[in-house]
Amino acid sequence: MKSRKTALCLAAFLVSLLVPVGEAGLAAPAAQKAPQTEAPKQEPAFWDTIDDVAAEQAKEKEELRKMKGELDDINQEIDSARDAMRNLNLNGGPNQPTGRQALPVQEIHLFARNQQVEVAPGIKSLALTYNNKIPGPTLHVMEGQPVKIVLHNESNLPTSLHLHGLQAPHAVDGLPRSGSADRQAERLLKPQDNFVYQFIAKEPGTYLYHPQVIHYDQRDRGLFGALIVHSRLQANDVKNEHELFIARLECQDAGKTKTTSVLTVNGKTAPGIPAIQVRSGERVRLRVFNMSEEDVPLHLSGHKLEVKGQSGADVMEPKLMRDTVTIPAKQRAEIEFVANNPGVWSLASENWSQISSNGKFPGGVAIVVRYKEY
Ligand SMILES: [Cu+2]
Repeated sequence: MKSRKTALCLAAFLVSLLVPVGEAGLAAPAAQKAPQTEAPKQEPAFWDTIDDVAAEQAKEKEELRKMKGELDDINQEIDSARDAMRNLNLNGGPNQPTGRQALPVQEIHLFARNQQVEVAPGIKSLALTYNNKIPGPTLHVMEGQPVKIVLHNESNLPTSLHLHGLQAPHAVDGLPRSGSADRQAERLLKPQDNFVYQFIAKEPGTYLYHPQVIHYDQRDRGLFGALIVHSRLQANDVKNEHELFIARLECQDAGKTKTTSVLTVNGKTAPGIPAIQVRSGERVRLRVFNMSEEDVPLHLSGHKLEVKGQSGADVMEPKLMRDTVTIPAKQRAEIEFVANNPGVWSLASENWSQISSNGKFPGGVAIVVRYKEY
């Protein structure tokens, strides 16, 4: 019996030992919470560091992905620019893309005629004209457009046509081919004959047409006109445009036999040159063709002139702002100005000999620039 009692007591003892241990164990988390929050900050665990590195790498990967996207965009732009260039090159041969929207052929008829023109009241010149005017009509064509110019020689002289500045095929240049008298004869357009000049206007810019060097004297009698090739990529934002042809014409006074040379702009001498009308705020473009053999320092009062191009270097010139632009003999310039100073102004040569005619002022190159509100 005694031994069974001992055994029970032992069991009870063991249970009593277990119970406090159990209670203490259950109570432990609550008791330990407070000291844990106040513990000093520990170094980031190894796995946390790994996580940070992974995040960093993901960020870099994303940036690289974005950069690749940008590169793709740039490449796409280069590709489309290359396509656009290819489309512009109509003589592209095997590279010629199909399905391109072709520009229609621009057909122009020029009639060369002997004509008496009045450069000032009573002062007349036995001139030569294209389509009854000096200068001849301004020909506007698009970059890449096929052009067909039919020259009808209705004058009493053989003539020819040169497309000055344009890179047209030799066959339409109007120059005789070397070593062939027959060919030379072919290029001379006899009176009452006509000739078709066909070419593709490849480069945008300001050009002119006139007889070839063998008919040099005809240019000094009024045979010239502007050929403007408009860019297909750059929209023309200038609406007020003027072509000014400066030329010396041989003239005769009414009732006199003496001939004098008169400096003219578009076949008229000052003060008979029509005024250039401008509106406040607008940009005005002047394409000046100096057909004379003298440099002309052109000054516009009250404004600054911007040189946009000179003799074929169109829109490639740096921006130059001047109050006077000298147009060298036989050269041309594209000049622009902003009409920002309302009034009546003068666009004229700075040389006395070029703004007077036989000692009388005004004469020669002097043009009124008038704002519409004046
Ligand atoms: Cu020329």
